[in-house]
Amino acid sequence: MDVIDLRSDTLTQPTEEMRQAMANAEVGDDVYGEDPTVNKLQERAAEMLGKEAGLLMASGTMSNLVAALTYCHRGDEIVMGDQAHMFWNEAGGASALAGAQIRLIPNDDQGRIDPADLEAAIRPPGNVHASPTTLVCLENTHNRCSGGVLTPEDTAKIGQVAHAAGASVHLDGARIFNAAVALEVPVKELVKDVDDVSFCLSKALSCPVGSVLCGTRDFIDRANKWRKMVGGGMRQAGVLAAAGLVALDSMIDRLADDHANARRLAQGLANIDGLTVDPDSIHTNIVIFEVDPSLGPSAKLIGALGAEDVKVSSPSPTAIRMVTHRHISSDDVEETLSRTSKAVRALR
Ligand code: TLP
Repeated sequence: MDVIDLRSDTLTQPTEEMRQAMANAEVGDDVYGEDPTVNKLQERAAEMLGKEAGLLMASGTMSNLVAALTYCHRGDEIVMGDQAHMFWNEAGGASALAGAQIRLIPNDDQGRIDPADLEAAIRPPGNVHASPTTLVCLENTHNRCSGGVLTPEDTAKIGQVAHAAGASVHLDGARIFNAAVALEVPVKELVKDVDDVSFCLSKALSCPVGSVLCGTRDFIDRANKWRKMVGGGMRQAGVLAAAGLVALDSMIDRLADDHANARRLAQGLANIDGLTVDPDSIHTNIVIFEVDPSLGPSAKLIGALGAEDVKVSSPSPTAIRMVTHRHISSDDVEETLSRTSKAVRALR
């Protein structure tokens, strides 16, 4: 029985074309700004996102952290959704290293935050008692909200409120191309109202390593210093950037297949007694479903799925996450559904 690994789209392996491009990449010392392949990737990424400049990062976590370091002084406040990856899964970097206090406001089931909540939460500078809100962070697609998608209008509303109050907006767009494909809008439209955006090459786009932070020239110049400080100056990083260029050319359109597979997966899961998910709420490649307490905590079902050679991850003690990606075919989806039914039956 083949293992079906749905833990994350980060598991995707580089394509043969990427490996060739990596082997043949023209390289230089990127800390001197002299790696031609890194420079090409950064320019290409910035151009695609409609920003002035880009900066290659080792990871999405580093990219989000460097954004926080670039905007915030110690004691500033960052407002974000209560399901934000930056809050849950980045080891508290924005607090520990940028010295920022995190203020959470509710995310809805698609990962949106309410502009009215944001307006009420933002604290302008000038009050000696308060931690001033320097930064607002959005996430698109939204990992913990089942890959939910923010439309250009959702983002514009948040941009308006934040900017009117003098705060900047950072977008954790780790999977921004999934959002663009799902909404069938140019990616530029999705990021035009944020000050900067980070996207990951190493998730569904199949690169082995890397994220790109994009923003104004001035922001990127300042971010470059912070990237160096946190150890992200990577020298002949063109070998990584080469894969990134292949990804931007050839890995975006195929994301629609992952989305169709995720939707089908959700439809099948919804038909299994004891599992709850609304297939209509699945727009990209992340399916999160609730496990009925009668089956025990989600860890029990994860164990039973493991026995069926299906690997998944767990966002909470009552939920399971399955992520579709380039190595998951439509047959794998059907096979996952039959193994999941079996695993659920084993718990009854
Ligand atoms: N997400 C990973 C895990 O950390 C949960 C995953 O498997 O989904 N922003 C978002 C929205 C992310 O989903 C992730 C990774 C990151 C940032 C961090 O990226 P990396 O892993 O490159 O540091």
